[in-house]
Order: sequence, then C-alpha cells, then structure tokens
Amino acid sequence: EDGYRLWLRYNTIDNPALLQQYRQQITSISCPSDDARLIAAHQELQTGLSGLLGKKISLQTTVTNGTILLGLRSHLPFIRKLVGDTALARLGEEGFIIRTVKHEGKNVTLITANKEAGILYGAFHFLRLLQTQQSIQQLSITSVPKIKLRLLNHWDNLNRTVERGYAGGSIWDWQRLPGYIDQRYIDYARANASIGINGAAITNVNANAILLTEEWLQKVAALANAFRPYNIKIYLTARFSAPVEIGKLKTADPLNEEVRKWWKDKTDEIYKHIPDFGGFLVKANSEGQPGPQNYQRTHADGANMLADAVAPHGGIVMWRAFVYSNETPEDRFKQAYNDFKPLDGQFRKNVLVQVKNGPIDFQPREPFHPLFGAMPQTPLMMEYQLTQEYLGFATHLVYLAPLFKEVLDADTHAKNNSTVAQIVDGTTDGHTLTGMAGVSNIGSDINWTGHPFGQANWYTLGRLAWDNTLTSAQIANEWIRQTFTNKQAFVDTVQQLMLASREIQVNYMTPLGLHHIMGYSHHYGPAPWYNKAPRADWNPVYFHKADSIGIGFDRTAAGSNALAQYQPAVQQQFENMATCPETFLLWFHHVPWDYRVHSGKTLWETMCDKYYSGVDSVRWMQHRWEGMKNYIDAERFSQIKQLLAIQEQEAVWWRNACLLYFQTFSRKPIPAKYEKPDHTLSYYEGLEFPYAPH
Ligand code: BDP
Repeated sequence: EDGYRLWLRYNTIDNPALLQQYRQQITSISCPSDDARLIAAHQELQTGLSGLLGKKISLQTTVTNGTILLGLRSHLPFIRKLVGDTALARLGEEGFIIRTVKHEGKNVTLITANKEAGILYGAFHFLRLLQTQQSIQQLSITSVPKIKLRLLNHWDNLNRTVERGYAGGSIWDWQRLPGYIDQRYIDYARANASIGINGAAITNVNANAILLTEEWLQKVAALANAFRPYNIKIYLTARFSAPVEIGKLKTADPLNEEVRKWWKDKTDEIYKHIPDFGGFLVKANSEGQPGPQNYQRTHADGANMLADAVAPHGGIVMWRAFVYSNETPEDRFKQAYNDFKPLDGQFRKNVLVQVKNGPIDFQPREPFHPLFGAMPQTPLMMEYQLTQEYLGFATHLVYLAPLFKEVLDADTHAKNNSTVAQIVDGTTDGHTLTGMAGVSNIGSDINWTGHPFGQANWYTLGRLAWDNTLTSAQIANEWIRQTFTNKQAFVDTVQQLMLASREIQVNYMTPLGLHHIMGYSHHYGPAPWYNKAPRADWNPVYFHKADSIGIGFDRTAAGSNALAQYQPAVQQQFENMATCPETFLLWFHHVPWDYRVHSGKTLWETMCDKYYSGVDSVRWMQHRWEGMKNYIDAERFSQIKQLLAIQEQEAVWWRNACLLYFQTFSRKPIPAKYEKPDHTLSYYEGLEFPYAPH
C-alpha cells in the first residue's frame, strides 16, 4: 500500500455476508453507448466491481438479474417512462439518478442522467456505496452538484517545480508531452471525476506567458484529450503582460484595440487546439504580477477584455481578488475589498471573482473574507488552499474540512439566507455561474500528496464543491472507509482524530486569533519575532503587534477599522471584546495581557493553556494512532507514525518559540504546572529551517 490508489482501491469486500449479497446483486454491466464518458464510466465499474467482488464483472449487451445499466433516455426509451423528462432535466448537465428498477422482468440498477457526464458521476457514486459498504438493495438516489465549476488550481511551473508544493515535483511532464501520456494523467482524472471535480487550472497563478505559445498549447491539448473522458476541462493562467512578452506589442493596456485583438486571436488559437477549453485564471496586480492597474485601468477592465475573448467560445474568466500593495498604508486585510467592492456590477457575465476564504492568506484560522456578501451582482468563486503552506506543509496531519466548513457556515448577514455557502452556491443572489477551487496539494510523490492524510483534503474539496451541506464528519468517514478500511474501531478513532486535528494545530501554532507568524517567506515553523522582510505586511510583527500592554491587531474603529467592511451584525459581534469569539480575538483586538477571557483566566494564561494543550493533543493523536497498528498495512501505518513524531517535535518548537517570545512582552511566567521550554528564546530565534521549498 504505497497510497497511489488513493480512495479508489477496490479491494475485495472483507465482510463475507455482504460480499455474498453484493455478488448476487451485481452480475454484469450494460451500456448501450460508446460516448467517451460512458466508456470511462463502465471501465471504472468493471475495474472497481471486479476488485470489490473478487470476480470478473464484464460488459454485456443483454440485461439479466443484477445488471448495472448505464444509459440516457435517448439510448433506452424506458428511462423516459420511468423518470420523466422534467425530472431528468432537473439533473442539469451533471446530476444523476441511481435506482433499483425492474426492466424486462429483471432486477437491475439503473444509473441515468440528463447528460453523459452525470452517468460518469453516478458510476463513481455507486462504487463509493460499495467501498463504504452501504446497502444497495433498494436504491433511489438523486444527486445534483450545488456548484458548477469545481476546480483544482495547480501552482505548477513550467520547469516542474511547484509553488508551495510539498509532494515532489509537478505531475505534468512537459518535456515528454504531447507525445507521451503518462498513466498518472488518467489516474489523476479518475480520482477527480470520482469526487466531482470538473476542471483544472494546470499552471501557476504567477504565470509564464510562454505557456500561451503554439508549442506549449499542443502539450496542453494532449492533457485536455486525456482528461476529456473524465469530464475535466482545462483552464490556463494568463499572464497579463503576455501581449508584450510573446506578442511583441508595446503595451498590455486592456483598452488598447491591438491588445484586445491580440487576446482574441490568441484565444481563438487556444480553442483550435482545445475546443472545450474552460477559460482563464488570472492573478493581476498582486505581489508584483502585471495587471490592468499598470495602465490606470481597473480589474474589471482587465477581466472584461479576457471575458470578451473567451465569450464566443463559451469560456469563462476567474479573476482573483487576492491583491494587496505595499504602497498603500492600509491594513492588508482591507485592500481586496477596497479594490473590488466598487467594481460590483461592472464585470461581464462570464467573469467570476475568485476570493480566498479569508482576508489575509490561508491561515490556520481566518474570519470569512469580507467580499463575501459585498458583491451581489458578481459571482464570487471560493478559493481554498489544499496545499498546507501555512499549516505544516505535507508534514503535519491537518484535516481541512472543518476549516472549509467554518467559512461556508459563517453568516455574512448581507441578506436573508446569505451564509458564505449560499453566496458561493448562488442561492443568495441567484447566480448560476458558481465555483469553488482548491489550490492543489498534488505532486509527483508516489502517494500524490506527500502526507497520506493530504489525500483527504483533496477528497474534501471535490465532495464539498459537489455538496456543500455534507459535514466534515461525513466526508472524513467515507474517505477513511475507502482509503484504509471499514473496520469500525479504526473508522471511529481516525475520524475523531481527523476532526480534532485542525483545532489542535491552531492551538500549537496560532491560538486566539493570531495569524501569519510563520517563518519568513517559506512559512514553515514559528518566527513571531521576524521583522526584516522587504515589505511591512510580510512581517509577523506587523500581524501580532505584541507590546508591553498586550497583543493583537486592532481592527475596530479605533484601529484599522477593517471591521467596517462587514455587515453591521457581524461587525457588532466582532468589535466588542466581550462578544468577539475567542477564536478571533487577536484578529480584531489588541488585548491587554491581563484581560480576562470567558473562563475568567487572563489572556496570557489562556495563551499558555492553548499552546500547551496543542502539544498535548498531538501526543494524544500519536497515542491513538499507535492503537491502529493492527488495522492497516504496515507501510502507511509507519509513514503516519513517523510524520506524527515530527509533528510532535514541531508543535513543541512552535509552543516554546512563541511563548518565550511573547513572554518578553507579557513579562509573566509560564504557569509552573507546565513542562519548561528546554531552550532559550535566542536558540529558537537562531534556528534556521534547514530546507523549505519556496
Ligand atoms: C500566497 C503564497 C504565494 C502565492 C500567493 C497567491 O505565499 O506563493 O503566489 O499566495 O495566492 O499564499 O497568489
């Protein structure tokens, strides 16, 4: 078990009674169509079912008892009678129905849909039922995705390094493309299709214009061909200055006619290679990337130019709102809102503004981004980060579903029914163009994500984008069963551990609303003391603002007033120290060291408690994992054990470094009941993280 098979392992069902039942209920597959997506579906069913049932299940033209029947109403007229046109239409482009029915006197399981893609997703859903050992006796399932664009964003460079990638190099083997189609591409596409991911932006948002040249487009087209049967569209990152860099124009001004024509022609060329090309993802005027503001134009001007180029082909533009500038004295928290909110209503219909879940940058905990709820006329696409840039890379075990759900569940109070989930899935403002993206944690490591539990975060993104009402527990539960085993004791323990893992990490890294106090640039390990970055808002000291009085960033009206960007109800809750949830306290307040939190303890004592409890909980995770030894393969058991041991050491490093440093301001002792830090502050300050991929 090297982890390569992810959650699609298809090992023979280990429960004999259930295995016997399944064998009776499933005898063959029938699929009266040779559409590429249906071929992908029945091939997966053949592989999957043959593995799960431990006997060959093959494709047949006749229907017998136990046939898994795939088809559209146009293939099999009885489907229309059974389901009806309206019900089928309601499934849209990608929804599916799975039903146990009688057909020609035989008991069959029907997987049908309005369109081919739906059948592909239905097939994977059916396999999931077996892998998680559910009953398939009287199935009546209807499932429709809540979000239209469900994407991975790969921050992969053309030289095969991956920005913020911790699982090896890029899986795109550009040198051997387009001629060589690595089996990995197919397995990648299968894995994505199994969780409903239908798009991939395959290159870094810090983009390289070369990608848009003929030679590279041929390579991209080969990938698109490999992904197409799995209903995955390719998107490319567009470097805004490409007209200058590869087009030899003098300007990239989005209102310049020549520039507009250049993008239009370039886009037509892309569509010649990739007829179902999805569109562009753009990072502009952020962290040194070129953009429309270089020409005194707005983000809307830039986005609309590209939107006009892709519109005739049905393409879309995802324009990122992750912008901030060192030139403005504004709190970095506020800058995206300030730039984008005034542009609401100015974007073309095929533009989504892609917003990170929080206002700063993928921290272990952030309040929801204030743009959610603030741009009713613009579809806002959610951007999460799967790769754990600020959460211990591929070394720490952190299950991200609770982080994602916390944001989705937050109420923006923009209207009635305006949780972040409802804003993003279009319910609140009636948008049909909707999206959710995860910055990929996938690399060339044999198990794809480096940490075996990193796979769960990839899995979560797909499942949540399909159905944002799933709970973190449900997602963990089905992932564990498929990835490891259905043995109840293992499932229960590991689920508990996963659900706790994110809060544990917050406790040993950034409790009480601390944020961005990681090592400079690589973002690994603690460096709350760091103050030498070339821009103020890259420095931990900018974010925690510790002094002899207290600690935290005052974002109330007395401070940066970032809170004014939220609706009054949110603002009121956060602006008052007494009502501000403890988890967000230092996000919004500069809190005196002897301030008493709800428990009656002082801030300093509480901070000590949190850091110490974080470390203790990692030890608890280690202990629980130790008990799992006999349930799974030795290989993955040992990998995780080793990683947890590093996590424990590093949790101690975080705790000691942060408390010793903050203690220089609080001038209060670490409570005597706790183990003493085994090194001095200057030891921790002197630690150079040996090697961290930048
Ligand atoms: C930050 C990363 C940086 C990315 C940037 C982005 O540190 O590498 O380029 O976000 O999202 O998290 O554009």
